Amino acid sequence: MPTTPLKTMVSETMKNCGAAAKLDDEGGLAVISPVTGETVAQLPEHSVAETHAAIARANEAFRKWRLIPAPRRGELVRLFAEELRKSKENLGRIVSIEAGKSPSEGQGEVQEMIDICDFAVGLSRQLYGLTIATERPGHRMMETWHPLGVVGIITAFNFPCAPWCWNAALALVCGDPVIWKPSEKTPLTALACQAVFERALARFGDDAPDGLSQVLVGGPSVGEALVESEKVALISATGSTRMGRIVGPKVAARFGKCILELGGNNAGIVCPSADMDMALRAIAFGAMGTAGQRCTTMRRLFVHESVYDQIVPALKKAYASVSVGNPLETQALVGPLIDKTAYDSMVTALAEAADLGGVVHGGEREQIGPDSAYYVRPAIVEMPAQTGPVTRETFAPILYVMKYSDLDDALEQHNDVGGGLSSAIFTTDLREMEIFLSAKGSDCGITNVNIGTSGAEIGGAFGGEKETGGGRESGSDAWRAYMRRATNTINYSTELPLAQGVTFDI
Ligand code: UN1
Repeated sequence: MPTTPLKTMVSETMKNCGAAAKLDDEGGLAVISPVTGETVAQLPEHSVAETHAAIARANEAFRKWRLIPAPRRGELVRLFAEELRKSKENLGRIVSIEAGKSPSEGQGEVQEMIDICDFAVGLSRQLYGLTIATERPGHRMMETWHPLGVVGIITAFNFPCAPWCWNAALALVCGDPVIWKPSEKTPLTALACQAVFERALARFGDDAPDGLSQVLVGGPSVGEALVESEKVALISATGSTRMGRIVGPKVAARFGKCILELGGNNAGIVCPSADMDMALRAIAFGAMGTAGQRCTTMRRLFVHESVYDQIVPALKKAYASVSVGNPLETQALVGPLIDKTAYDSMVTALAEAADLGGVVHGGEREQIGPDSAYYVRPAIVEMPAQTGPVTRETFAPILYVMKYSDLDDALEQHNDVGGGLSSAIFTTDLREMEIFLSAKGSDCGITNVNIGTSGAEIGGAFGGEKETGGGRESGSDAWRAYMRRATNTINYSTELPLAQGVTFDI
């Protein structure tokens, strides 16, 4: 492979992260940067046999790690957060190179890792169980939470590291080793994160067993081996609904546990009383940020008919003028699509929308850099109704806009899609806000008021309903998924009263 400026940047940035990976393995996995469409590295891939060996190593590690007190396990995560802070710029750059994010968004993703580590450190002293009143005299009942086992983490290209860390930081304080299978499109970020983690391990000392955190670079066969192994207690998978439909049943068939964080078809509702300027900015970031490649990206917008002519022209203007460009060389707000497949699906969706009477603004390909890079002007499409591509997730910057006159109708349509991840209402009317947040309101896992659908903080539980898979990661009590619950009942009396008043006099 001849050296190009981007390849040099890759090897320097990886070196700065402390990653010693072989980047030029002839015939290995080609890593293509969407920034230019060029191959920036070729990595050796792990085999299925190596995957099984990694699972065995992780299970050995579990036997030791589960006995280390949780606050001490938290210390490892605290050290990891320190190392992440030192490597924030370099890791952010790798994210930008591999996923095409702007520097601010690349570093934002690393910040999300730091945040969840800080959260997990506090959590390491708060893995609380309940004490429960018993019906039997002289008894005590309580819950104990124990480490669960090995956690397999499968991540997607669009957030190449934060979702790993949501899982890994919690799993590690909960007493579980982790095995990470990153997207084939973004393995460099994973190797860089692992190198940073290993620095924390070196500082932590001997309490940490070998194989506590492992990365497996490879394709579907590696993921499949993880998913099918009875020795992997929990699979946490982020990706498309199509992927989830394969992973979910396979894990269920072996009675494994699963956290699925799949696609969304997230919508916003703009009410007559909305702060229009704020709504405009929130929608612009939610729909165009990360080039529409977040699972939380805003893809549908319901606008009240009385304000349609106020906000939609302003949005069209923002779409026409937003800066699109190379995230490594410019300050552009919108970077590239991940690849040609993503571009093709955008073209198809826009053509379908036009056939159904949609009026498309934008969506053209922009010639930025070589032909192998796919940059597009984000598209805003005025739709007569919620049909065709509007009802599904296209992982590209397309915002379908529809008019509504009655909030109840808008809510029916809002909920009438497969995805159930994130949602937003723009209103200053208390009743509208509360209806949106009520049982008859948004059916999503994330329900926002006066902010966009994307950019959730780590403190809340992250995930959604329906085709989004039902899993919850990150904050709140998501940690429970990484532990097993034991209900303990202790009899400290001299009698043996039976529950439910049953008698058995022997
Ligand atoms: C994803 O797109 O898979 O809420 C995760 C957000 C980010 C996480 C997105 N904190 O947009």
